[in-house]
Amino acid sequence: MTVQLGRWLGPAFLLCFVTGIFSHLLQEPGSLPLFPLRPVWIYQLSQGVHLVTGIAAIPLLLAKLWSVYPELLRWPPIRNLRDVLERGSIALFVAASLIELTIGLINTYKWYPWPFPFRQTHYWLAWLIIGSLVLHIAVKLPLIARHWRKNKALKDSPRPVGGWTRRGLLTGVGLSATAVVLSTAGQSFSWLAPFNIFAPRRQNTGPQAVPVNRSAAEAGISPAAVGDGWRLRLVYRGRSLELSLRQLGRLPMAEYELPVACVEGWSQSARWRGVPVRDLVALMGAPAGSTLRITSLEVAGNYRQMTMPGAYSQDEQTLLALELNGEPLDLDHGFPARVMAPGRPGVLQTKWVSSVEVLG
Ligand SMILES: Nc1nc2c(c(=O)[nH]1)N[C@H]1C(S)=C(S)[C@@H](COP(=O)(O)O)O[C@H]1N2
Ligand SMILES: [Mo]
Repeated sequence: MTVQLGRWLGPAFLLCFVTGIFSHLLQEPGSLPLFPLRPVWIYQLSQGVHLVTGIAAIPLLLAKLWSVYPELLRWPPIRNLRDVLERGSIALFVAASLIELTIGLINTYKWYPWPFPFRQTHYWLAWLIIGSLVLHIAVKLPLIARHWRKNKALKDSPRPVGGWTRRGLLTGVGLSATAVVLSTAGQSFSWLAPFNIFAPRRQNTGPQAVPVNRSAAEAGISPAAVGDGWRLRLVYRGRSLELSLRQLGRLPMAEYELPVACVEGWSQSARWRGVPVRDLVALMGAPAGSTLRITSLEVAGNYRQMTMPGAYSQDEQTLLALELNGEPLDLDHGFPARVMAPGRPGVLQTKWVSSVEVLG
């Protein structure tokens, strides 16, 4: 049974790991030689899979621990060198996994009760988990191989585990994993939205039917700062150019269906209309494909400034958006102007933009 649970848990952890690394690298400027721009929902899908596999892993991991816990409490804990490897890797794996899944889950509820930077911690724990998992699988390979050879006696043995039959327990665990996934995945996959019971965000809610991650009030954006005096500052080689909202609105606009895909799992597609960022780059006289630094009116906060690699700044679908679903942006969605680029994590879709600088 432990092997069977491992067969479910292995792919869940692997998918969660790969999508997590992808998400992390997308948020590190200069980390990727190539940024995937299409399909525009590539990050929405990848982060949806990250959340689904991470959430499914919680009941699977707990069941696996429960299926082996008499072994874990064995005395003496270490008898030989193999034990050191085996038990050491398991201790590391279990501790790191429990912390990883717990902080990941808590993070989706927008609660950050820890003093450490979440993304970096989550990233390094992931490597620790995958490393100890590889070691664990290597040590257990003989046992796993024996099971894979479909030893009938081993597989069909009706020996109950803690009063449960193997089949009963596996069905229960499978159903629990399915239930937690079904009741939360609706925050990222619209066809599951009706079953979204436990996920913190709901699709099609919020101003203009799109959820808000951080409101203008939370970000300390005063209505005065986005009033008639607001100007977009464009900076290239020490020269700057200022555009009012009215002037910006007279530039040619484009409209695309693009998702906001939050790293915390929820996502929502909508129609965004605005000035292509590459037109702003051209307006400054800067070369196409320049790296940009985009700054928000927000005074403090992790998402005040964002670096945009050239791959995005020259893409036709990267917008300085002024409208959402056919109306001017709501203040909470980043009025007067916000960035919307294809395939990027929500944290990089900067709201309440005040300046665009060419870095090089
Ligand atoms: N200036 C600024 N932009 C920001 C944020 C922020 O806190 N400040 N939050 C980001 C995050 S985490 C997400 S998921 C998206 C959400 O966009 P929405 O609130 O319009 O749905 O905005 C991004 N842009
Ligand atoms: Mo987000």
